[in-house]
Amino acid sequence: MKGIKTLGQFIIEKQADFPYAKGELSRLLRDIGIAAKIVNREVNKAGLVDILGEAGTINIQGEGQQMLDIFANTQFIAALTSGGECCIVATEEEEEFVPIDSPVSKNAKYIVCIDPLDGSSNIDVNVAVGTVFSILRRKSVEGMATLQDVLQKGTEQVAAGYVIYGSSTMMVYTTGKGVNGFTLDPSIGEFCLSHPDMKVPQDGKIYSINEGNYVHFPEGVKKYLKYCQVEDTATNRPYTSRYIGSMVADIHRNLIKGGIYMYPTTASSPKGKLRLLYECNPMAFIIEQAGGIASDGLNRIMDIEPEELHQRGAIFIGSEKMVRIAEQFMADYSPVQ
Ligand code: P6P
Repeated sequence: MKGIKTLGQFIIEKQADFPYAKGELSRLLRDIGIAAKIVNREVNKAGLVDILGEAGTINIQGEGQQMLDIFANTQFIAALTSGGECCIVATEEEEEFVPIDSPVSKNAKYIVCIDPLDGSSNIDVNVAVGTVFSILRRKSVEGMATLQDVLQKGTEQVAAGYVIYGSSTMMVYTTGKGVNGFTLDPSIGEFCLSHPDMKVPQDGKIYSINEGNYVHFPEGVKKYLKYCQVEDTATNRPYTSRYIGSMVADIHRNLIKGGIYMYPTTASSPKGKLRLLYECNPMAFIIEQAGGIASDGLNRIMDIEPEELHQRGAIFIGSEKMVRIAEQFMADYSPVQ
């Protein structure tokens, strides 16, 4: 039986992909993995301890924070602070970016944009939730890093990944040289390589969208949904609808089985709901590295120029053939600009 390869061993082994690497990115990924294990421990025992439910606070998004949201946010910021490789953390749970001003981090060159616990409203009903992170290199060369160091296009990402706290806990990440998945083995407390070189199937039969918003979808989305539902054996239709309400879980399933996840503009989210810097960009990097595509229905996600920290956008992401057909419907039925 092939030997176990832990996340730490894999990171060090792949460091050779970067001839000038001095180990900072390797240590940063290790720090994220450590925090993920701590969050996993709490997610897994939620319900047994008093960490479920609303914290009674509201985050910058105007959303009620779950106690686990705040716990996860604190854990990732603490791990990134003590790890010394990160100079700024931009997190869904904080209105402003968090400068890491500690002696070990003063020369840190990496920025982490993170959604510490995406889909957290599902925790109380025991549905998979996730962490999503994006790693950028600061552009400024002196003084404290600034917001301009954070507002970088998705193509500037150095690495991106997610953790899915599901029937098993997995960490999936890319540094631009493919996508690899690691499953947490609780018996040894290590993420172990379980899904090497992940590729999203070029086509699929699964579409993920909250059809409750149907009446407010753009016409192109409405037409695409009808396309998905029409019987046509030659093109494997009707497709299957699967929507967990936890983006990480929906996109992870589609990464493995093929499919498309869509969160278009809606009445309650006229610019889209998902956030560019710490949800759309990292998932787009991963899916593109796995051979899929990610757009806002018209433009490649990773080409979008960010203008604000919590900028939202529409997202169509997954199997290339499925996303291209959805984009065609968007083009055919979009109002003439
Ligand atoms: P809705 C969770 O809040 C999230 O950001 C994604 O993980 C999920 O896919 C989506 O929002 C669910 O939103 O409006 O369908 O409940």
